[in-house]
Amino acid sequence: MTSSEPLAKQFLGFDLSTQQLKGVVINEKREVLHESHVQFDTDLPEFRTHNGVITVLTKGQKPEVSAPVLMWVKALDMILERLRVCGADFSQIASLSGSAQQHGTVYWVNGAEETLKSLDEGQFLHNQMATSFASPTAPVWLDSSTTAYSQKLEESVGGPEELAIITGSKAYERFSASQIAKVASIRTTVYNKTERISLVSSFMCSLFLGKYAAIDYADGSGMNLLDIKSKEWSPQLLEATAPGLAEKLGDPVPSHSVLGQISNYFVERFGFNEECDVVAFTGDNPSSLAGMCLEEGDMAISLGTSDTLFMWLKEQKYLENGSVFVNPLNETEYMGLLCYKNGSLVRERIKDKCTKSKGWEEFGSLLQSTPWGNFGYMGLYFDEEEIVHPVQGEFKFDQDGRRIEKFDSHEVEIRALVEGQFLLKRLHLEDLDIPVESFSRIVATGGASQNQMILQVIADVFNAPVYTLDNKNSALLGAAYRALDSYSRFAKAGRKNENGAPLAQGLTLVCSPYSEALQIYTPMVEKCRAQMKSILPSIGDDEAS
Ligand code: ADP
Ligand code: XUL
Repeated sequence: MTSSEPLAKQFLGFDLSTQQLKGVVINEKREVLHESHVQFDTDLPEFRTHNGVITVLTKGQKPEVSAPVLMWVKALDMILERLRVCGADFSQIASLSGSAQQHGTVYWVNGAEETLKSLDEGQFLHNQMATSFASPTAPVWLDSSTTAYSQKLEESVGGPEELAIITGSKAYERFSASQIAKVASIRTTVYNKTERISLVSSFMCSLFLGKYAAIDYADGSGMNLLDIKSKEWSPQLLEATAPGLAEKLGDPVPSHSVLGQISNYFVERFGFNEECDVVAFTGDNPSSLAGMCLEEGDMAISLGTSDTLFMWLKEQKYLENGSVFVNPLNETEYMGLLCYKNGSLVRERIKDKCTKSKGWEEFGSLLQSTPWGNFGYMGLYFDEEEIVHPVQGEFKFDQDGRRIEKFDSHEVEIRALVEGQFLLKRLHLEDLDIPVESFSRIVATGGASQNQMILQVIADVFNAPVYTLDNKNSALLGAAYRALDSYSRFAKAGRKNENGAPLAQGLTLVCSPYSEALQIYTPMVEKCRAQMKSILPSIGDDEAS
């Protein structure tokens, strides 16, 4: 929506996600004025990424997944140009913030902060930052090559539950502590010449600030290093991770913190106002929570590269296979999250295999042409080793729950995949004592939330109405909302709900569950449980970890 009379103050948000960098400008009424994006694979082909990342396969080892840091820097040069071309006037920006894929770590080389402080406005950022990183690549959330380091971290505090009590999560391979421990252990030269480690969010923020930006509490919760009650790094975990880590991380700050004003580089090169505030950047999931304006009883489903489920938590809760983060909008409360690697990219692969057009429309029509429950056929697809359970492969089952090689038709395969993806999520929620009755609506976001047929399956499997935001990019919007909210924190401007979250913008009801959905899908959850047990026999055993 474009306002015919733009208000004087505008707010800028960025989202550096797995596959692209997005930017948005909003006004004080939270209306979107300008929006643009840079797609890494196609706009920056020289970095040779596939879906935004580089995967290195070594025989006998889990793949290592990383992203080129300079690609992200170059994407920033480009997005500002694109926003300017589509009409953004940066002199009107009062405050900016951002969000980024979580857990990834950037290693700044000794002396890099000096470069940040003395950027030449006549040159591109990426040319000036070319030698600023001790490692040219950043390990990202898709990496799970750090199992040994995760185990050591848990042992250092007495086990997974003990670690989750301190940090909100058991040790996950993709979380920053295990990633940093691996770098410190096998790439010691890189670690030793690193003066600062940023998360992807605080890295992007540092570029705007012209000095190292602090890590915020919410994204910091995705590191297995932050004590989420005291909001300080846990000395025990710092020590168990790598030597001298505290000084490489800097102190964490509340997510709403204004960290300073925009660096002179952007004032001179892009015409920003020198008083433009830079608000701490955060993770994409916390940012989505801010952008979606969740209320009590809402379950959010983000269908980006990863599928994630998240919810506002009043108190810290132990989520065995999930994570608890400090809430980005209220640092005395929390948010819960379950993350699945096998989301959009698996749907994309099956779409390409099962449709003639390789298009989402045909995928949706084929999905719609099959009945709820799919005649009893089910599929569980894990192209990547899944986070919640260590399982990889393609598992197809017939009406009697027997493994089969292939389905009879493309439409049955499509429904088997989509139903399987969401039945598994419902199963995991129920195992965490979060039954479908405990939430009254689902708010969907991310790329695949444009697909009404997928949303209908979600409504049916969870037996709840599904809403979407008019703007599907909730992490991006959340970044702009947080810029606005931090700016107006003391002026009390902006409308809030009782959680302290901004009021929802344009939530639309897209699908409601069919009346018999519960009868059909509740037994299928149990079938899904049995099938998972046949794939991974330890699931469901009392002693299973
Ligand atoms: P991220 O923020 O993780 O980079 P997005 O939220 O932008 O990702 O979502 C990108 C994904 O959305 C793509 O991988 C694509 O598979 C999926 N997607 C885009 N359009 C559709 C659609 N109409 N139906 C289903 N999935 C879609
Ligand atoms: C969350 C997670 C992903 C990334 C990328 O724990 O790993 O959702 O944030 O979006």
